[in-house]
Amino acid sequence: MFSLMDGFLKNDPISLQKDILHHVEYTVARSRFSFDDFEAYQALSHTIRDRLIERWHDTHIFFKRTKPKRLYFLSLEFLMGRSLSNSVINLGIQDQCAEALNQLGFEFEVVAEQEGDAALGNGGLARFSACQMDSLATLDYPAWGYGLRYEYGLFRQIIVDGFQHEQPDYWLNFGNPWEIARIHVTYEVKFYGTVEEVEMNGDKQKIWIPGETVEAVAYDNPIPGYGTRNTINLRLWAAKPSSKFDLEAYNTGDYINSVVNRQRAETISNVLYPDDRSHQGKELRLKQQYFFVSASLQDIMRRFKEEHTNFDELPEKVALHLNDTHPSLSIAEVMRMLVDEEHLNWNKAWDIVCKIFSFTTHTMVAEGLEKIPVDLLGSLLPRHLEILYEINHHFMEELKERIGLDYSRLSQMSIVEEGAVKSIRMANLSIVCSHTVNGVSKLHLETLKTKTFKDFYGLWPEKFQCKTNGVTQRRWIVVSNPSLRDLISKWLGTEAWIRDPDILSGLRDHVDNADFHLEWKMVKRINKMRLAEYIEAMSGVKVSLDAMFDVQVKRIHEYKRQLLNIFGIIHRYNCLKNMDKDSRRKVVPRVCIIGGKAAPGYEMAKKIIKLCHAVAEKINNDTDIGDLLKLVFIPDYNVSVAELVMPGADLSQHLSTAGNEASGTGNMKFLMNGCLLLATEDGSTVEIIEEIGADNLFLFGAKVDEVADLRENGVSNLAPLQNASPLKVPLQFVRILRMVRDGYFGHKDYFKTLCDSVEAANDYYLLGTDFMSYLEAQAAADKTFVNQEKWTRMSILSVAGSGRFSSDRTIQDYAESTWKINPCRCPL
Ligand code: 26M
Repeated sequence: MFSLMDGFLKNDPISLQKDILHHVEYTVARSRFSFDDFEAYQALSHTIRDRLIERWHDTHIFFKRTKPKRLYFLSLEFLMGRSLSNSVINLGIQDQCAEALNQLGFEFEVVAEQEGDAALGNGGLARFSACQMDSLATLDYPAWGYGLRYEYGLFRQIIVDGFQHEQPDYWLNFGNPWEIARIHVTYEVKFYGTVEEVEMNGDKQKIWIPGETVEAVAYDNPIPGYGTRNTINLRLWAAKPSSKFDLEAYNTGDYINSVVNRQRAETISNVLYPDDRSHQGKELRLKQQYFFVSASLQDIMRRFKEEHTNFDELPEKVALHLNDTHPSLSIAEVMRMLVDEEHLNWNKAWDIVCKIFSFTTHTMVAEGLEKIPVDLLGSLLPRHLEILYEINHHFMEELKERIGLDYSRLSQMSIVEEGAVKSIRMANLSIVCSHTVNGVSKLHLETLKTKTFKDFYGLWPEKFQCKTNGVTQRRWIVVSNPSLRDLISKWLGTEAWIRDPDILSGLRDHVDNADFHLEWKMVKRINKMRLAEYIEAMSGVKVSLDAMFDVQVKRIHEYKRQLLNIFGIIHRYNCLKNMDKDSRRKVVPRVCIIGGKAAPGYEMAKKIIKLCHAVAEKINNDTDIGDLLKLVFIPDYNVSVAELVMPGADLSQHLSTAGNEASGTGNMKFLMNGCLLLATEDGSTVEIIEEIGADNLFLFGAKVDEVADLRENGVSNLAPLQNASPLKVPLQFVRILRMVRDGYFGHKDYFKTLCDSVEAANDYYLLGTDFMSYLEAQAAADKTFVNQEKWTRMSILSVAGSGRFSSDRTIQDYAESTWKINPCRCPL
């Protein structure tokens, strides 16, 4: 007799091979006797996808049966990167897959590299979302992620003559085996129109008569946990023209226009906005946000109503998490659904809403907070604007009772900002209605409490919580650094650290073992070799493996101070030029690696990229310098490039002016890969210091509480930044600035505004003020590198202390103290 268990796909190499060949023939439609690496990738991916679907089904049946409280993680951005390696590792079938491919004449690593990145996000926030999904699945939490299925992800960066150019990332071009199109899971999303008041059972009731309808279609992306059968879902929405709309158009006989309008509907989910700071009040962006919010909440409410009849149960069954303010229209939307559609009274609905939302902010500075012009909102979502006004009205009344008629404070805390452009402050809205407001590091939370949201903290101190970010060791060690994975497991005698990262601290027991040191250095060398090959292929620059690989990779921003790095490199170059042969022999050779994208409209960031290339051109072609100093810019930095760069780095730089980086997560990834940090005491670095000790990294620069004063006065007894400037900076710094200004690296006119941004803005980011301290930290790194035993010790202690920076810790903390959800482990 047939048993249900017979349906399970088998994971031995022979069964996998059979399935791969099946997909070669019937999915990829190639001959099983002749297919290439890319086709092998497609066939293997479909083989894995089948297995993911099985687990996904089991997980959902189990969740449906046990009806736990569910978390819905709402984010406009997810930077997933590649899926193949991550999936086979989390499914625990890496060796079997490698063997299956081998017997077919393919190599797993080569096949895995055929995959392009899913880059549906900008930077830190988006990659952090992806890490959190991995941890939610691994820790068996009953969670769903919701996002948008952009057809164009983050632009591809190409460099022409040292300038950044953006090219569209049409990532779906070659198909996407990791998604399942749910063509029957669709919802109508409405826009524009008017609000009317009608009588209903003697009550006045508002109804929204929309002017445009678009359909949202679900695409499901299974997220497998590691060491568990649990496989959760990331549901991404794509916009499609509504079929209803068609009928109207046909009736009026305007066929051509109806087709053109269909096209327009699809543009909503077309493209990801490439800025990771500015909020420009663009209608399309607002449409994306509401499209996402409306589809997700209809889906969530439908699922809730299938299992429950009473909305009082909502807070016990549903947690909605706002990943920054981008999805915060959800608040108005849930109110609209409960009041207008389910006919709950306002107070009852508000009471429910305040129990289901939690909110994490990822920004440090108040100028970075999202505001939506009232005119724009009122035309696109007229009913939501009314609801927002009403929420604000109730809030203001409550506030007056608590603080009295302090109009300055009332207006600062108001959800509505009066002024030249009347706007809705999405952060204020999110704080007012969330039960928890999370900062992404201790230092960030402190700033939120004492500056950005000081008044709100005074009102609701218990809402504010610290949830320091983390990254998943599955991707950032196991997938990206297999040699290190094996070494760690060998010396710990277990692989348990992959699910329980605190175990990594056991490496401390071997920190003085000479054999361990030898193997540790060997692993780094292998990874440096891979990176060196990549650098040569990308930039044509040959680099020496004996040099210190010094890396700064992240989005390009003035506050992240890539300029400080470049100025430091110019300084190093100047020193080398002035040295005699004997002194040069003592110099530690360096390969400086910089990578990152600039938002297309961010002029200063683009100039920093050009300066990096101009300086590289000069240095790399100076035969005097040779291997002592190289500078390379790695183009198109993304998740898969990061996977290659982080394991191969000796030193990594995190240079943000203290008080600007909310957390930072790159520092954690480098830490996990045994790379030493050279950093300011900003964001989560402060907690890394707590964990590994200040003598295991190279610290420099002003501390957060010194910044304000330094901005005013600079360092005394130094040279003025410019004639008549009160700001004092080191002479070396003034000279380097002059070199750039005077055209030593060419492009004199182009770099003028870049130099002005330092001088005329009175060195807002404190490049000059921190310069000497930066050079000292660099010198300390050089000195330590000569002592390889000390360096290796520090490197081991970095990895040993990285357990606390696993997103598993972050997620467990959120689950227990914010979302109040419990693990729900699907039986094997
Ligand atoms: C908003 C509106 C319109 C278009 C784009 C945006 C937008 C998109 C992304 C705004 C901000 C975005 O991301 C901010 C971000 O990535 N912040 C980083 O978050 C990380 C995770 O918490 C932190 O580690 C970083 O310190 C923080 O800069």
